[in-house]
Amino acid sequence: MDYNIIFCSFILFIQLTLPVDASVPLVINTWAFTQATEKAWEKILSEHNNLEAIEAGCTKCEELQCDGTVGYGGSPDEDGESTLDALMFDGKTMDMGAVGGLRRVKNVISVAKHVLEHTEHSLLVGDLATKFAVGMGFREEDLSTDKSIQMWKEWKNNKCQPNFWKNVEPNPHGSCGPYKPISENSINFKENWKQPKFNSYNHDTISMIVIDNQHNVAAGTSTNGAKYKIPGRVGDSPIPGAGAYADNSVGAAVATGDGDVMMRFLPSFLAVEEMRRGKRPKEAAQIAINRIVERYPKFFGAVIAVNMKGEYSAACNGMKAFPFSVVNNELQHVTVQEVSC
Ligand code: SD4
Repeated sequence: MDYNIIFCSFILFIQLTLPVDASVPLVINTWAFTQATEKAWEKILSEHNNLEAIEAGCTKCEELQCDGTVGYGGSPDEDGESTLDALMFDGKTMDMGAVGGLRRVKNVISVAKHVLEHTEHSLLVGDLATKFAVGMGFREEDLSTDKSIQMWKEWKNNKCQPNFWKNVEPNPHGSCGPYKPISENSINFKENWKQPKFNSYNHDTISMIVIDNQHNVAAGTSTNGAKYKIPGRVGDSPIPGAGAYADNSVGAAVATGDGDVMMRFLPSFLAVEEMRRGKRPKEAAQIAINRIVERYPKFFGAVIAVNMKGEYSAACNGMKAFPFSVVNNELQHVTVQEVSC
């Protein structure tokens, strides 16, 4: 009896009888940014590396300026400049890299990946993040486009409306700055958060989760943030636990929406922790959204949650429905799915 033949047949038998895992690899991301999903899917199938897949997917959106706003030439700040935020979070190693308020460098998700891979830091910001990027070989260039300059001029001509100021004079609801703080006794704390400035026509973030076929999970984000932000503003997207979070022992979650409000509640971290306590993704995402709704009933945003079985879902607020793009072994093709809010 040839024991080699018996052994090989045994291995073959095991392989044929094991169920094919239909749920992984998996790529899922915010909004109907399907070309980004497609790019990440191609990468995960060819190179089996989820960080590479996230970089490829988010880079695609940065190049396409998804929704006119991810990447360069979108969301000009009060000075007319576009600045970028991004995060890459590896759930296998619990290592991360992020950049906030990156100026004059287009490839923000790749810069975040360089922070992860070539430093022991987690987050670099502003001009000095640019210096780091240039040192790593990235090109420094103007991120404005004719469109972003035009958008900024129109905002200026419209008395700088909307803007993100409060408790300052002149009245920010009717005039441009420069502003000065009003006196302590005139501050009306009830007036503080009036209307959401984010809505279905002003959302700017690709947030993506990838699980590879080794069951490793990673998450990433890339955005140019909020239109007409005060220069120096950094949103939720590069903040771990806010814009994205991943942990191989549980799953991952990502967020999009009004980052100034959302980052106060760390919704991605909360969704992952709820899954750790045994919740399915749908309920975990809903709990994270509800936590914010309790204090900001009108806030605009959404959370996607995925567990290590590859089960996924989302929850949202402030819009009718939230679309997301997903592909796995079972679906084979990128599909846009939706949850109602
Ligand atoms: C930010 N969360 O900078 C981003 C923007 C966004 O839908 O996702 N809008 O606040």
